Amino acid sequence: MIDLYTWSTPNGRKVSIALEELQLPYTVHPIDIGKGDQFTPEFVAICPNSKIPAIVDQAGPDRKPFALFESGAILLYLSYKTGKLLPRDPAEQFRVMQWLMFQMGGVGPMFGQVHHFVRAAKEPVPYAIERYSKETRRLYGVLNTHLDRQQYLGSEYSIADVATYPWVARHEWHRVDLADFPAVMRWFDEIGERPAVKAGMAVPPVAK
Ligand SMILES: N[C@@H](CCC(=O)N[C@@H](CS)C(=O)NCC(=O)O)C(=O)O
Repeated sequence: MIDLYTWSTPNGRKVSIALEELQLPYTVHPIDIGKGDQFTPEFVAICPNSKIPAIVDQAGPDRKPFALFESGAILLYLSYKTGKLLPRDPAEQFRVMQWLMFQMGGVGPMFGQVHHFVRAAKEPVPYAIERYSKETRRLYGVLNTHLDRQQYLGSEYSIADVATYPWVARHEWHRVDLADFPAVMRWFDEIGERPAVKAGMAVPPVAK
């Protein structure tokens, strides 16, 4: 059994989608980051960075409880644990990791900055909105060119797609019309039909 510490955000939903895809039993522990649950000593003991998601695999390596934070590391751990959502071929594995890192270092941070400056900033900061929106559109262009050539980010459906989907699902928040990026829209619509993706996107069952 895996304990999942999460909230209704793209980073949290990457892990719930993966757990659903892998059909691993898990218990959801909602961490309300709006109320500051991420700073409690109990949560900090699991995630010293005070951010969701985090997991504790009660049957970790050596059959001992194993705590892990950072969504990219968690996705890789779950793939290694099950041998799924990652191609077997070493070169193809690294291509998946390349797109996973692209999500972790580009898509997540840049889209997230647009969300912050458009929806949460205490005062309008046009320079920041312009800077992060421009970079967000550039990243969509990179995704679109790639997905125009192949069905998924890697050679098969993988943790790279799982990591990127919940961020693209917030396209209205970062003011991107998917019609401008037709290959991304095709990929997004296809993945969104997967039952595990629908289930993972509904975790935890709270307001968006
Ligand atoms: N690189 C981290 C980012 C995690 C992250 O930014 N989590 C956000 C929610 S999506 C959070 O917990 N924010 C609470 C805070 O910053 O206090 C990961 O991918 O796991």
